[in-house]
Amino acid sequence: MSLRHILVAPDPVLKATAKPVETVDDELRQLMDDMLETMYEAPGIGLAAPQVGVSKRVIVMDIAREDEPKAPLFMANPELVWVSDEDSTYEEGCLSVPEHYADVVRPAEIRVKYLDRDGKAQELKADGLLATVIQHEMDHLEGILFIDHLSSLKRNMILRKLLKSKKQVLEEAS
Ligand code: GNR
Ligand code: NI
Repeated sequence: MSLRHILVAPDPVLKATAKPVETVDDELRQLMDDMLETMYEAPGIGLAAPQVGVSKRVIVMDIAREDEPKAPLFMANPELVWVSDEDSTYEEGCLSVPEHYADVVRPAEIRVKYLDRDGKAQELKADGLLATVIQHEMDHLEGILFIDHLSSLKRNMILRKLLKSKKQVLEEAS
């Protein structure tokens, strides 16, 4: 396993639509394992492949608390097969939008079908934080960030700040 670099917005890979996985082979499992390690190290509770610069439909999650056993979830080609009419609001953050947090409204409950780490088809019903995180990660596969759910005023304010700090890092390095 190895750590991968997490892209920060604005970045074209974060805006792209990710490509479906054809087969879950050892190379893809390597990507999944690297993503999980990178997510734990960040630390975060979810990570999508585009965030490590790989435009493939792969996401990993673990919402277990520190005092609980690890509970990693690996999904390739996730698809929502059902969403509840009821919505819920969570304060979201994103490793690709560091230091910014905002309330996002999404369906409260979902059913998602996907291929697991062994390439086996699975279906999972989720609610609460897990439902939110799965939808946040699936958004990444469409090139959508949580800030795209905010008003353009809030979104542009955050993007300007991220761009400014990127330029500052470049300046300091030169
Ligand atoms: O670590 C993360 N926490 C989080 C909190 C609320 C809603 C979504 C998330 S996902 C985020 C990690 C991340 O950026 N995944 O793409
Ligand atoms: Ni994110």
